[in-house]
Amino acid sequence: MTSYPAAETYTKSRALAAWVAECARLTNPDRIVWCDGSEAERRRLTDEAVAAGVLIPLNHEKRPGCYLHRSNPNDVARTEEVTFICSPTKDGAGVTNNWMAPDEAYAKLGALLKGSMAGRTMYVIPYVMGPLGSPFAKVGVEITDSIYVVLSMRIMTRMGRAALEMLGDSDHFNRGLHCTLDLDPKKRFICHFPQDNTIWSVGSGYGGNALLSKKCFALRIASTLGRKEGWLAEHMLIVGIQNPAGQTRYIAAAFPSACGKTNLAMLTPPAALKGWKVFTVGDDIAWLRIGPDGGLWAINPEAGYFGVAPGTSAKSNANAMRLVEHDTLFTNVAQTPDGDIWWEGMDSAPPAGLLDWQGRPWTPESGAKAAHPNSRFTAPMSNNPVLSPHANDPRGVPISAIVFGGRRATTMPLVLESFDWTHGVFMGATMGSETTAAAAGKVGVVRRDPMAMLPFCGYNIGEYLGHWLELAGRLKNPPRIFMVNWFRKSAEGDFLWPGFGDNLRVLKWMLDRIHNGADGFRTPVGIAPHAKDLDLTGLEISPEQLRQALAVDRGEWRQELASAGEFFDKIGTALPEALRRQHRTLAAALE
Ligand code: GTP
Ligand code: SPV
Ligand code: MN
Repeated sequence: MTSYPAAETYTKSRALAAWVAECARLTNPDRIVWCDGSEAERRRLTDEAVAAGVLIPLNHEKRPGCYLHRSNPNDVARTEEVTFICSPTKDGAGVTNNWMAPDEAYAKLGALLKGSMAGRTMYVIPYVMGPLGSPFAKVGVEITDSIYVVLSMRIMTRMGRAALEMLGDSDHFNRGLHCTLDLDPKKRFICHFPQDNTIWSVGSGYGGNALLSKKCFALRIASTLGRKEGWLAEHMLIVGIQNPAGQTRYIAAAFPSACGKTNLAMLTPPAALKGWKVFTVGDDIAWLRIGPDGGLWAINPEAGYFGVAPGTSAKSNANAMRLVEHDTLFTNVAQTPDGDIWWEGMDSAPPAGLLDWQGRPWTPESGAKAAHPNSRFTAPMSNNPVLSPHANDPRGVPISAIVFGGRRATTMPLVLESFDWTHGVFMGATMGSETTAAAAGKVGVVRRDPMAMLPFCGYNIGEYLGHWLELAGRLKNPPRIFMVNWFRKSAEGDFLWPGFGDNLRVLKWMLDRIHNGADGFRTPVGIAPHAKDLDLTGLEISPEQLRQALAVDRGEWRQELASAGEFFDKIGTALPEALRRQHRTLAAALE
């Protein structure tokens, strides 16, 4: 009989002690390690990970404190087809989620978990989502057999002793049980039990499948808590924009995976927009609540960024390049002979002697990417040179505008403002986007992705949209809602809009609309800027190119609405009538 450390030495929560014991009985680990989040612990676990070949040390003169991790090639992205919402009824999960009956899921995964940690160490990771001391903050505990998960959670969350202190003797915490198993895709399941505040994840060691704080807790489970408690958990960045007069306003923006959140959250203003500054509050997840002033307030529940590497360069995102200079874990990027990292779109020629993301010698003639398209960096937000002074503010930040956006080669203009809250919710609800490498499956296929939450909403999507609509009634001072598309292409296949830092020009128009009565004109589908309404100082873009980027084409929009209508039909009776009405009104306006 294995003897484990007494839980009482670590926690006053009897529920936590009992749950850890229960998980240990099920998985039968050789050892149990309670993580305290200390620097000594980080060093010890890092050394162990290096010795086990889980982490490869990079060149510490060039990149102090940085390591490379290579995933199993069959485990490089979230796997939506084996992600389940195990609510008591199928209707509770709705048409956009996979559903498994809770008993069946517990039995199926329980069988896989039985004895699964024999010969291994079980890590207990207590963590806080949200700034310490914030009324928004929530405690989770992840149990895992993956040292990579432990070291990642340490960057991504406020992990260790602080979480146990916040929990105290309470039984209120998210229970996340994760086991890597043998990475056989047939034994890969990510199951959520909202009624039990519980997540069981087996068979994957990757990102959103395995770091249970992120998509599993902070979005899928938290969205169900938000519905019950009257707030929103959203797949949104939060960015602060300071104007030359020194006033800072905050925008929250929902874009699907790999569609530009991290980049927008830390953009470098164009040199010609003198005096403008940008500060990151969050890059992936926002928890939004109605504040005492009747406005919408947001926190970033995370403490680090799990960002897409390819395409990140000194030109596209200089702040991200500085973010990853030290104390960063890289996953599935290419490695240079001198122990540095490389990826496509880094804006330097690939050095000779490169190893690809699987550790194989690579040359430009190899005919495949050196870095995996979904390769990532995991870096603490404290590394961010433009971190907002309010990133740790317990009250969060007040949101002036909500932005929805997808990756669309056609149809969707650079920017539109909604007519009102309900129309804004309609814009979010009918948003479409081309699929990306962030999830396993085909890339580049347009799918409906309401509020960029299609893979992350933990309950019936119709009720979720209803929750959004209801919020307006309780908001005295609602943010304005916009939509954007940085990814529209010309007939030749080139991006029409330069994107990245120049996106500030679009955000500036939004803030000017809200605070300075900036001009715009009514189209059937929203309010658009004239070219003259955008601050284009110092930007070289031909009037024709800009016209194409901004254009609202009735033919394309009729198709778009038809597709949105099909999606609404799929949701069926759960869809709020107000959104159907919006659809009818817009369809009529386009005739
Ligand atoms: P997740 O972490 O998966 O949620 O992704 P994300 O939404 O944070 O996307 P990210 O900012 O990492 O960008 C994804 C990809 O889109 C990267 O390759 C970027 O270089 C590219 N990208 C980001 N912003 C822009 C833009 O304004 N224009 C263009 N053309 N590409 C962009
Ligand atoms: C996303 O896919 O939206 C991500 C990466 O942010 S993951 O953590 O894998 O979900
Ligand atoms: Mn994301």
